[in-house]
Amino acid sequence: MLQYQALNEYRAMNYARKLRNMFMSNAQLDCSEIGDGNLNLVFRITDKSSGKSIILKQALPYARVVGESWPLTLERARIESQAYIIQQSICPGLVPIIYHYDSAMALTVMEDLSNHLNMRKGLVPRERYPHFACHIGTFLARTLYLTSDFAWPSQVKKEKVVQFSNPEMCKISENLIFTDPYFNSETNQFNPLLADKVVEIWENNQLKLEVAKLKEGSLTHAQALIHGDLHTGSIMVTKEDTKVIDPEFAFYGPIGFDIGAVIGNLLLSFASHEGHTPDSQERIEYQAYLLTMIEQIWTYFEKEFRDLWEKESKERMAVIPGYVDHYLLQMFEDTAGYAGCKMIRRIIGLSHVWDMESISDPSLRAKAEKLALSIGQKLVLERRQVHRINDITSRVRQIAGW
Ligand code: SR1
Ligand code: MG
Repeated sequence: MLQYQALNEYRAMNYARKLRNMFMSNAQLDCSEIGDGNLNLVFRITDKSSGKSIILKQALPYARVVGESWPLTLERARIESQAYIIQQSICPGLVPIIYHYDSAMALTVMEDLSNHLNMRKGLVPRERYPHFACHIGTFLARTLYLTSDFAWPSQVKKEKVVQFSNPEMCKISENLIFTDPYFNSETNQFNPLLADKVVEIWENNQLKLEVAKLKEGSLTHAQALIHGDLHTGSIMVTKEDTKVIDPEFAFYGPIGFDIGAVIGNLLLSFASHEGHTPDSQERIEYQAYLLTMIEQIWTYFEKEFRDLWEKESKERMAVIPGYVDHYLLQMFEDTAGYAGCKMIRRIIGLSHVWDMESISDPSLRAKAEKLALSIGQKLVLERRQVHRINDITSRVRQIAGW
């Protein structure tokens, strides 16, 4: 078996050449490293004559964004490839096709999505994605329901919890989402113009208590195989199509963690347009579009989840009247809370988002970031009072002063 070796473009091309049934032996290949994420190497290999292309994604034994001083498990490549296989079986078409996984090299060979755009990049110039709400609502309902105790016999589910034990990646989230932003931590990075707001958060014990409860949920509430990092940078889109990528943080956790990630990141985009789009009519139209999208996502999600509950439940207690309503309500409160946490971490903590970083004027960026912090805090603090998706979007409208 080959030893692990980090690839460069030359080695990646040689690796691709040896893959069975991928390219002709005399193919003229081209390779470029296109990774722009925090953790991994990503190579695109193209056959110059046929145009056929594939992606090689390789985990590095450290976090790329920081360097070798932050060692990181290669196990994440196994988690990612196995999560993809489950997602592919549950949601064909909504994740890239996986051609090959090489455990020694911590490397996955997959479909090239270069005709898609990273969704975060599309939201900045106010692109619209008419099928996205349906696609992601379906993805969330199917992946989260069909890996839960309701769909798998409890013994199988418990084996999956072990298979997807992902302690190092979970630790990153536990620190970066639920801990570091609430203290004066070394990892934090924030716009100096936000200093007063950040200190207010550090001194807000009521907020920190609620975040601690949400953190405990992420540590202990093994409801379903969640993606674990489902922000808009983990979604590739065209006007017609949606592909969810990068499930290397997957683990058995609370369902609201994934739904909250999607909603929280759309709300980060909402807030960012305070800084991006000076024309108030255009800004409000696009922000209203994002709120409608959020409402549609939950509606699609809930409908599909209820259908699956009714038709696919293996758990006998699922038929008890009121159970599904109770389950959805608790999940909805979690969704609001996790959405809020994911907004706050991207403003105060390590690893910011392009939505905000692409606002070059620091004071305009601060305006957008303050709005994101206000929305995030409200969602965390008032999550027990929100029962319907409109309870979230109406709060956002109110904070935005509409
Ligand atoms: C060092 S990893 C920082 C962040 O990048 C990933 O996309 C996750 O969101 C993680 O929290
Ligand atoms: Mg990622």
